[in-house]
Amino acid sequence: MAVSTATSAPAKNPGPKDNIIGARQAYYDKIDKYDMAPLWEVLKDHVTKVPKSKCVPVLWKFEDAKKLVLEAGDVITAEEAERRVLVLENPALRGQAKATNTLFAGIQLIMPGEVADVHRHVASAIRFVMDGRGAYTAVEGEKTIMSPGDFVITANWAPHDHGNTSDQPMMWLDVLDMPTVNHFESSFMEHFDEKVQKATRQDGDSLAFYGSGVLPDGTMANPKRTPVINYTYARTRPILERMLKAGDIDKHHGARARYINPTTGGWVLPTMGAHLALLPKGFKGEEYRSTDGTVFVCAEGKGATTVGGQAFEWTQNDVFVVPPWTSYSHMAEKESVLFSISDRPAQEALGIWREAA
Ligand code: 1HN
Repeated sequence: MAVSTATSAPAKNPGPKDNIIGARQAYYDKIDKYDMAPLWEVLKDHVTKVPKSKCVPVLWKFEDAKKLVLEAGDVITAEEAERRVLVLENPALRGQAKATNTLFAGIQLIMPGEVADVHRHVASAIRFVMDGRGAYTAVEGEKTIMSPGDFVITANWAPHDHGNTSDQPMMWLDVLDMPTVNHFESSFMEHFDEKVQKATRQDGDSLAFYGSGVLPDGTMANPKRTPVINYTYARTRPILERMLKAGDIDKHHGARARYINPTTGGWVLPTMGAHLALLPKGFKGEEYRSTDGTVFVCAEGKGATTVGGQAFEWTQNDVFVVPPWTSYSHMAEKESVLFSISDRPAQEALGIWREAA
């Protein structure tokens, strides 16, 4: 589509300025036919002085999401759906399966007795367990039984299947770097002949081997992904309590731990990073902003986050989005825990991440 110069109506008696505008428009129409466009007309839309996010702050109440995803259990099986997930779509990006411009978020349901068959894809997934316990995810031959607050990782191209051998519905938040992968148009996916993977390791092996301050001798650093598949809440939550007792409380983020790849100390994945933060009762965080778009989940407690001047009240399992370069501050009415995921590692790797407090 040709660029238009028309900023004001033509004058009655065309002068030299109108002639220039007319000539420019004729020129734009001409180059348009060659699939060319004048940068000088659109430069400011693309090279903005500060980040201009296309997504908006938003919160999904778990109370609603739980009811709705359980209804999905009546209309489609996990097997038919392949993955029975309600996509949390940013209201400004409807139809694009995006929570932020770079992250997918959705709530997955597995009913008792169901399985979600083994497959793999380039997009990496982070799962944060919300409701139910006893279902498993199997990643590259290691099964892990999931409990609320657990943070499970399926890295790029890792085969994974899920199953629910418990007697209760199981729900978790899936966050994937799918929009990032699709931005690069580099998605691949593969199914397997078998429905579920054969176990090749014991449940808990990866956390015991790599997440315990020791490494199996000879372990090589792998900067592309963490070897741990489940950072359990049972292990991480008490660490925040210790940070709090030690007075290690950030004035914006509270007592916050960063999930790491234990072979490097870096982020868990190159495209997505995660934190878990404890906000003491009565916490009033100071304003903060950064260029990474972030998906938060309340793991425990009750409070509110002001995002770009808008207050979002949250309680357990509510999910909310902070768009890039949007100021936010947390307040905790009760002692609260917030889990968060963002594209910060990708931005850091590219040298474009910034923050301001
Ligand atoms: C996927 O494979 C899973 O394996 C969950 O559980 C959510 C969203 C988009 C694309 C693939 C899963 C997904 C997904």
